[in-house]
Amino acid sequence: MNRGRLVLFEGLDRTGKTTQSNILLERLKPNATLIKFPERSTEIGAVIDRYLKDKTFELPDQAVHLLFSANRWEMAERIKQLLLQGTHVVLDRYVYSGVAYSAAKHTDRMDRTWCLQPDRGLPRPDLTIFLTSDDAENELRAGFGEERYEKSEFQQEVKRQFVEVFKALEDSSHEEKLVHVVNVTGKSVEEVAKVVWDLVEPVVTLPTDSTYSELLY
Ligand code: NYM
Ligand code: MG
Repeated sequence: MNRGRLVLFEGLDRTGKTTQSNILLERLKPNATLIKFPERSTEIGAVIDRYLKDKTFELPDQAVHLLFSANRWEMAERIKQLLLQGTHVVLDRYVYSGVAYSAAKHTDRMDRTWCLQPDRGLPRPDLTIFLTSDDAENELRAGFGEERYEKSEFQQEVKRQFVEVFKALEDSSHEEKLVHVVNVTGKSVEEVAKVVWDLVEPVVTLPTDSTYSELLY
C-alpha cells in the first residue's frame, strides 16, 4: 500500500492556517486526518493551553520549549501509524513553530540549533507550506492579541526566525525544496486554497517510498 503523506502548514498567528488545513482535509477525505499543534487535549497539552491563555502563569522558556516538543512526541506514534496505513496527515503547525516562537525570545543559549534538537527523529513532512502575509496584516484579523505571543513586535521577530530556519533547511542537502512560501496578502480564501492544492496534488499523487523519513537536522 502507498503510505500517506505528511503535509504541514506553518505561519504566524491568524494567517489562515486553520482555515486552509480544514479545506485541504476536505479535499483529501476520506483518506486524511488533521492534527493541530499544540494538541491541547493531552496532559502536556493542558499545561501548554494554560501557559498560552494565562499570562500570569510563568515557566522557564526552556521548559516551555520542551513541553511543546514533548507534545509532538505524544502524538508521534499516532502520526506514524496513520502514514503507514495509507492515511494522509495534515498538520496545523509542527516543529518549525516550535523553533521560531522559542528562538524569537532570545533567551540565553536557547538559539535555533538548541531549539531543533528535541524534535530530532520526529516524522518528517513531505511538504511544508509557509503561509505569510505582508507586514502586520495578520494582526488585523479577529481574535488577535488574545493569547501569549500575539504581540506585534514579537510576531515580527517570529517571522524573521521562520525565514532563517527555512533558509538553513534549504541550504542543507537533505531538506531541499520542501518549504513553499505562500503570501496570502490580497488573496481570497479560495485563491489561497488553489495555490495550496497546486502544491499538494503532485505530492499526494506521485509514488513515494513505503515508509516516512525522520527529521535530521
Ligand atoms: N507555538 C506552537 C509555540 O510557541 N511552539 C510550538 O511548538 C507550537 C506548535 O502556540 N502562538 C505557539 C504558536 C501560537 C500558539 O498555537 C498557539 P495556535 O495555532 O494559535 O493554536
Ligand atoms: Mg494562535
